Amino acid sequence: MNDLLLRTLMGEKTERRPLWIMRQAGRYLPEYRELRKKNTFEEMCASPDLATEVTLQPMARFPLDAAIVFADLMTPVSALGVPFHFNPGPIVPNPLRDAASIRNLRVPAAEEIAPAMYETLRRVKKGLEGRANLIGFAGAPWSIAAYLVEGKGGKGFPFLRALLAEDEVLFGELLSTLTTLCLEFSIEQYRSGADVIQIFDSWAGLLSVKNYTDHVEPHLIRLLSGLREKGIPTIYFAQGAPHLTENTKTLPCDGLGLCWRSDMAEARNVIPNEGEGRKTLQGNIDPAILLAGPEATKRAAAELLRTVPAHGHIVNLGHGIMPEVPIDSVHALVEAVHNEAGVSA
Ligand code: 1CP
Repeated sequence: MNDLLLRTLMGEKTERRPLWIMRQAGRYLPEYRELRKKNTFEEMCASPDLATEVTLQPMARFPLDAAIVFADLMTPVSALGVPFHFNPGPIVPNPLRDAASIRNLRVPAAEEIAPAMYETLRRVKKGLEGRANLIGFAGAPWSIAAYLVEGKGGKGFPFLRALLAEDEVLFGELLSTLTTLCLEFSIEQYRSGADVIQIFDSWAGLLSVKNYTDHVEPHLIRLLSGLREKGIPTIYFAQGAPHLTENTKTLPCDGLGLCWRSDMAEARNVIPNEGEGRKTLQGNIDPAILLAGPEATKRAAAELLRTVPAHGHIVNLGHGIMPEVPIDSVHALVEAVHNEAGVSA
């Protein structure tokens, strides 16, 4: 039984640091690309057979300490009845920018939000046979709102930021609906076998400290404390957001994922590793370093392990692995983590 990730997340000292990789199931793997030739991304998410296979692909290649269920940030949005497709990222042809479209959204019962994903979790849990922990996930309300309001990814999401400036009340209603959706959806993933829920706030970096504090953080507190009340372990990952550490360090989660811009050792100095409010830190090798090959990856991993205390640290990249990364870089990262001397030794 390997529950290194879960134990590290809950503050235990473990024999070595756990490792998993954001977006570990995906396009850098030839076996993923092979399967993807024959199926669309939507078909792969909707089929528990295919999604289970893809979730387990990186686990067959590398001795990672967690699997993350194959799905997308937009998966629960289908249940809201908002049409979207992928090319390659999410596209919402009719973005939500007026009161009627936002106020008409209804959150269905938890079991109805993403039945195929729940089934995938049950199958992956069996398939893992205790070899690794299983991570379920949801996009944070702000980062789901980003696609719903903008209609597509990238370029700073100006329509999203404009909606917040134009109508704080309406913006708050949208985030509140998405928070309920994420909470119900995450609880059901836990019931379906996820050991941990990671909340991806991929676009948190677009927010000023004031807007995050006033308009986003209260919803995250409701989401994370709702999960904590149910005894569900959580990791919150904020992308591009070192300026928000003063806020994120007090969120009611067990782990905080840092993006590659943050100084992890410095963060460890200001975020407690023991007692009330303690947090495990996750991350944060720059994903671009893996493009530079195994030697550069090995150097970056060694530097991270040298500067960040092992206790309370889950090794990961500081954002998702890129499709162009050579497999040997991933092997180098795994080796570096596995070859480190014992944490409690
Ligand atoms: O064409 C293809 O094969 C699809 C590419 C792809 C993949 C493999 C997309 C479209 N999503 C995914 C899988 C995915 N998405 C996972 C899988 C589990 C894993 O191995 O980690 C996860 C957790 C996500 C979550 C996700 N989707 C996020 C949050 C994480 C992050 O990277 O910040 C975001 C921002 C998305 C949106 C999205 N979906 C797909 C793409 C290419 C993107 C990002 C680019 C964009 O906004 O246009």
